[in-house]
Amino acid sequence: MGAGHTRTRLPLLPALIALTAILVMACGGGDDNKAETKSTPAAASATQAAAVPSASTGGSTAATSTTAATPSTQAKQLSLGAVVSLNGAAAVFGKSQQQGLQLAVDEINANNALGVKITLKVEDDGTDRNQGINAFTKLINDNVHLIIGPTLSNTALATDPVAQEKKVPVLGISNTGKGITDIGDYIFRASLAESDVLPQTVKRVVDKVKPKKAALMFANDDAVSKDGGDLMRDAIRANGVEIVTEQQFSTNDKDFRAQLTAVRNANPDVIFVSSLINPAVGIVTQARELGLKQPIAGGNGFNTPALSQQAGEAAEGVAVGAAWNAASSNPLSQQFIQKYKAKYNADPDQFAAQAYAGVYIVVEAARRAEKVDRTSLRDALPKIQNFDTLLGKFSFTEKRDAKHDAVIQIVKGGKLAVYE
Ligand code: 1QQ
Repeated sequence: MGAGHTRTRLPLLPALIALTAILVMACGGGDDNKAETKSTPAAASATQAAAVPSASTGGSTAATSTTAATPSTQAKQLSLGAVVSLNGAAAVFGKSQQQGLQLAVDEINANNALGVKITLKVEDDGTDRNQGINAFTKLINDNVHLIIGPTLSNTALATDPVAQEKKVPVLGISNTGKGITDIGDYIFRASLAESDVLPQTVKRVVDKVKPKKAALMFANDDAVSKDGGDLMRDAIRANGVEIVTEQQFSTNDKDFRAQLTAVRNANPDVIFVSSLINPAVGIVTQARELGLKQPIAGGNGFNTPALSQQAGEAAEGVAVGAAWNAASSNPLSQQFIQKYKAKYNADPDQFAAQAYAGVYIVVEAARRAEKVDRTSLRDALPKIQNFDTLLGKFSFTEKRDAKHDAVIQIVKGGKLAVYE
């Protein structure tokens, strides 16, 4: 009784100091506690990222987008890094991806039922391999649990070995080129490979157009464009169509008239083009200007509304294979479109859809894992099979590649419609 009485009469400041000392002793720098901090970096990095904006890497501004997790004792904390192209030749894709990621993160953080709170840090790779490596290194040093991205396969071939070496899981959401998951057992992708989609695209176009002769054009300085050229060549031949000319160009070229003139002289019935979006717009526009009327089909680099927005009428009738189309009746897809429109006042494209699905796939792995750390996520990801996403039922193959239905599209009235 006397002691209690004495305690209430302690001055406030010494009492606080005493309490702080007890807390510091309890949480103090033992190895065990450090390990604990490492395994749940999300709360710490939420505060950090808000206070310290990401450094600018390689000349273009890196974007940090942080959604602070609501403190919760039950929720698992997931520290997610994302590397996307916000500048350079792939910026059209990267900006969509950033919006798709943020939409998913915001709704997951608001949805207590999932039991996962995400801190998202986004870095710009500037469509540049070295900038991509810097971005990966930064996120790895920031202790993120998993990296989503980068936008291009060309960049992934340089960045993913860095993550594999440090045993940090990576989920590609738009890498469709060759050799990505061969990099190692920490590398996954949620994006359908071109080796899966392009043969279907070529077959659909051949079935419809019934060509005897084809022209093939591809960029020779970007991994997925060049790989896509190889895949198209194989598929064209497999469908019994003769390739009468092959034309190459660079991703940053603007003038394709020389190649298109050679195509015109070869007089094909159909033109297949493998490139990123900027050459796609140039080729489609200049082909029509030169009077080429043949149907044109492209790969994943064509897969954005920017094609119609920039090429206008010239893009009408162009065929493009995809992992997702807005016409899908999947309710998750329809909800996504509504939410995306409400948040960004724009229509989502396939890249936004894959980014959104990618976050849900990682969160599903976090939910399944006993605890959230790099290795546990790596181990949980392959167990995701027949998981409901806006892309349809999603599974990982044994090679950690995406498995779900593809859709072949055609530009109609300025929109990517389903190719009937
Ligand atoms: C890749 C792609 C690009 C065309 C789009 C991001 O598919 O680089 O793998």
